[in-house]
Amino acid sequence: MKTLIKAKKGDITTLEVDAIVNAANSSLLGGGGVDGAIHRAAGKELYDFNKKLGGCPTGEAKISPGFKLPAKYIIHTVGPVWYGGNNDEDRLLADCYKNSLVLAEKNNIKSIAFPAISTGVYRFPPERAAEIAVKTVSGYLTKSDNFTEIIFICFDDGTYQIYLDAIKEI
Ligand code: AR6
Repeated sequence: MKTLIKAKKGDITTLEVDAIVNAANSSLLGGGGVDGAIHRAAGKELYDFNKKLGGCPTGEAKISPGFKLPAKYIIHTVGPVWYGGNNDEDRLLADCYKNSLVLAEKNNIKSIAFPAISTGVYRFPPERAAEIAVKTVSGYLTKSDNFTEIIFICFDDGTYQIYLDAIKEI
């Protein structure tokens, strides 16, 4: 189970997996950070498709095709903004990972890559976020044998090291 979980350094838009996860905002219509990169790489069809999805509440997830991406699907989830930790941020972040996996499984997605949701513009402390990400995913895998590969894609060395440490703990 643990061998399915990997940390990798790189750009999520280049990955050849069944699905990549987007750290979106509740409009699902694009923004900065990883969301902006995914919308640019997928093309305008993504914006047009997502307009019909009607947004997404924090902690939940919606799916679109990957359009111009190598990935077949994009799972859009909305992470919590960090307000100090007393606003249900931990649970909402765990929900993003869990609901993304549930939606992936429903769509027969076997390989999936997650960015470090909420740790950029939304300011979630990165170590705490990585611990929640890794624990939620590994907990899910104890109940499901659907997945063949789960990648935590890290955009910088600092995030990569944090994930290597978090994966060691499971
Ligand atoms: N591949 C992988 N990871 C990336 C990439 C990439 N191409 N680009 C950035 N990251 P952020 P959030 C990392 O800010 O905190 C947007 O405007 C980045 O280094 O993208 O959930 C949305 O529209 C960081 O580690 O997402 C929302 O309004 C991680 O992705 C808001 O930002 C997440 O940083 C969401 O904020």
